[in-house]
Amino acid sequence: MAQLPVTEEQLIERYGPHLNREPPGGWNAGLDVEREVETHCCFCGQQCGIKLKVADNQVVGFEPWYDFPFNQGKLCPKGVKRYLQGAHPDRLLDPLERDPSAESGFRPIAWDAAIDRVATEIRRIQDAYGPDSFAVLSGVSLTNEKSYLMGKFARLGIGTANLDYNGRLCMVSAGVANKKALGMDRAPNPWSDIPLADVVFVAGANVAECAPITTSYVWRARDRGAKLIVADPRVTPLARTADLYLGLRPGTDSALMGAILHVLVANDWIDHRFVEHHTVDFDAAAAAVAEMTPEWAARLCGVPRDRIVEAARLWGTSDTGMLLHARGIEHHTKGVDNVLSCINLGLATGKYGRPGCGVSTITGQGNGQGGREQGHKCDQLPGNRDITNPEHRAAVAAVWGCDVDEIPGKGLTAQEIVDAIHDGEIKGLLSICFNPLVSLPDTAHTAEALDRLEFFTAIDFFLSETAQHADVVLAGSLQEEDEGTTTSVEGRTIKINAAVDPPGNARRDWEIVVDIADRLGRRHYFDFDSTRQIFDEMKVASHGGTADYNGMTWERIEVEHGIFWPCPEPGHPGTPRLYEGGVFAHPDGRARFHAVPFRESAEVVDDEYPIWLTTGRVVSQYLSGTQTRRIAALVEQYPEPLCEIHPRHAERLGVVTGDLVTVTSRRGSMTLPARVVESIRPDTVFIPYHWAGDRAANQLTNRALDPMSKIPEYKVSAVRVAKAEGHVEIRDKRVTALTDSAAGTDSAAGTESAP
Ligand SMILES: Nc1nc2c(c(=O)[nH]1)N[C@H]1C(S)=C(S)[C@@H](COP(=O)(O)OP(=O)(O)OC[C@H]3O[C@@H](n4cnc5c(=O)[nH]c(N)nc54)[C@H](O)[C@@H]3O)O[C@H]1N2
Ligand SMILES: Nc1nc2c(c(=O)[nH]1)N[C@H]1C(S)=C(S)[C@@H](COP(=O)(O)OP(=O)(O)OC[C@H]3O[C@@H](n4cnc5c(=O)[nH]c(N)nc54)[C@H](O)[C@@H]3O)O[C@H]1N2
Ligand code: SF4
Ligand SMILES: [Mo]
Repeated sequence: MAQLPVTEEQLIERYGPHLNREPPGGWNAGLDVEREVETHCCFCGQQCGIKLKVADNQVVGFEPWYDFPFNQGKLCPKGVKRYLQGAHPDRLLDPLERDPSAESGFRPIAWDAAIDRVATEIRRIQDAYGPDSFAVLSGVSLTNEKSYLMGKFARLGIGTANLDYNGRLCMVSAGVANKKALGMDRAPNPWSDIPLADVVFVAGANVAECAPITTSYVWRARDRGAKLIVADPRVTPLARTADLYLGLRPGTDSALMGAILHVLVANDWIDHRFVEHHTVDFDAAAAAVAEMTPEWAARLCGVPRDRIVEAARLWGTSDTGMLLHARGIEHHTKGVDNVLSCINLGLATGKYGRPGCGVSTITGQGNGQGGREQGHKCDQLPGNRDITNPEHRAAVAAVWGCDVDEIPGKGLTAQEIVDAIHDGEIKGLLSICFNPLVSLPDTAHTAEALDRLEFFTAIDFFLSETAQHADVVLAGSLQEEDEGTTTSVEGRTIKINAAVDPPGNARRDWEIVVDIADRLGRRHYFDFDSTRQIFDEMKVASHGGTADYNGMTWERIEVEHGIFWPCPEPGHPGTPRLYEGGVFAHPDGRARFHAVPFRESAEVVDDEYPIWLTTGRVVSQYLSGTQTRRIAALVEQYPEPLCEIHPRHAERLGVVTGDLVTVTSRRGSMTLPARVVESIRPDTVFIPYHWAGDRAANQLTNRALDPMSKIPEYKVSAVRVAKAEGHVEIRDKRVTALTDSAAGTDSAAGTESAP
């Protein structure tokens, strides 16, 4: 691998023209700001309120938006730098067509020609190979309106069953488990419940770096005396402050949770009244953990027995408690099982439907919640309806004004779509808001698949690594260039306001999609002239589904600082806390316990690959990095991936911080600098995944999927680690990025604007 950029010169050499930097004169250099737009951050599911400063059709800075209740002005390092994307020199200003003779490999073309080419190729491929041979991949950085549009567009515009979304890599394990156990897929609580909890149990979530604002909710609970339990193979910044740290081996969460349930049963720390009146199948869940003693789990998980018993005691004897989980327990071939094992703990102790109680997934992408309800999943119709259910199909067909049979059936999931491309079954692809070349496991496989496509078009505002494989790239819009709604981690639907218009010849995403539908002769189904019209149809289409938005209006959402769904009728106040009175969303009103036996991960360590690899995030980078790798201040905090490795492991290899190590799995190999830290298990290494090419962690990861949610097992691979030639200086700033500033919430009140 190339030398890590360390000095300013090296950084400029590698990223120079591609990095947006703060101006030399500093912020607030006498700029005439024309207006401030109250909107939300474009990045994670916290969806912090922010005011964007606008001058001359550019977002030039921000102000904290103190009145928005969720974050009250607080922002994390990404939020305060997000505005540097818009005027970036890499921003796509025209549609592009592949042209091997051009230096960049692409040449700009006119919109008419671009849309024509896309529509022609869709029809050519479908005529030759059948309707489902053309697939669509979508994403949940998109608003609710665009998510809804993509679902309808794939089904009625293109007429393919094969549509799925990047939430498949993210929140589907939680989604499946929530629906199975509770009948509905949303965090059961508003975040204002967290400070009311007597115990906060964080499982597989790096809260301080990935849900930074949630940190302050946890701290407010602790100010009241709440106990904090953290289960993570790494001592994350929040874990450093925990009362009880459970440093389990990756892939053993269901054993840990099973043992905790075992101890709850053994000590009768069970809410019998709740179990009897509001749930079914407790006995089956209890039977499944009968053998899961804390001693057994201690050996399997590598967590001291007494800590497991103590976790059960804290959870089982407290009146209120919240369990927060994220991808650490969900990115597994047993992701659904892991979440069910957490929900079992909540149900057994009656921690639902009351203030300060609940088991909640922390959503990931900006619209991670809303985007999983509006019907751009392969098995879903709007309102979180089931595409295989005849009544649900009829309800949506009535809104769409189409024949029920015109709506295709269930299609393949995201990874399965890429596998089908690899196998030559799918020949064409339209992707929006998805960068699978960086984000899917087993990068070599994804790259091979993309090169086998007969036609590929991507809608993006930057030429992402995936878009570089496209035949036509359609220049779409940044979040601040369009309006619409998203639904945050709390289930609160909020309003995104447009600050600026798309620059150059770039266009709003929805306009591009409607144009393609028009060119395919399907305009009658897509008679939209504004985003608001899409919202108005979407909310009607959601009516009667579990995720019911029917009573919302944009005006109400703004005035009320968001509305929690379900909100079925105009005037309905919305539903911040679900399951009040112990009434769950299954037809009989009862929640389901599930028997969760322990299963090993798809790949386990052996003599050849003796170390566990787990992957995830750092505070200053976002997802596949397309956006944050272009913002200088964020790149400087953490420019390249580092391999976190325990001192005992490092000593065996003769490695110190900055030495290069080669990490090899059955899929591939990468060489990167080691960062020796005591905060990780000695049998495990961690690599963040935000980079592409030879810096992509997904060169190593496993394509194995959860049988129910079809999420890839990003959190467990078997690898070997060896010392490589070379050493790089790791700047202090980068190391502290993982410790001090990771708390995120202290970066609150910055006020910036660029000239
Ligand atoms: N800074 C930043 N914030 C983000 C994002 C980002 O890219 N950057 N992305 C957003 C998105 S889309 C998502 S999905 C969320 C993800 O948010 P998180 O899920 O919190 O983040 P991850 O880093 O993927 O993983 C969380 C933790 O899981 C731990 N872990 C690994 N394996 C296991 C295991 O087997 N069991 C347990 N219990 N823990 C394990 C890791 O050590 C890590 O600390 O973050 C959102 N916020
Ligand atoms: N090894 C490993 N891999 C992982 C994970 C992990 O923990 N470990 N985490 C997984 C998770 S949880 C997730 S969510 C995925 C994310 O993986 P992806 O969804 O592939 O990542 P993004 O970076 O969000 O890619 C979105 C693309 O859409 C573009 N985009 C963003 N907003 C918009 C918009 O409004 N309009 C348009 N047209 N384009 C837009 C961006 O420029 C970017 O190119 O990665 C997964 N991959
Ligand atoms: S926590 Fe950070 S990235 Fe997430 S919405 Fe808030 S400011 Fe944006
Ligand atoms: Mo995610």
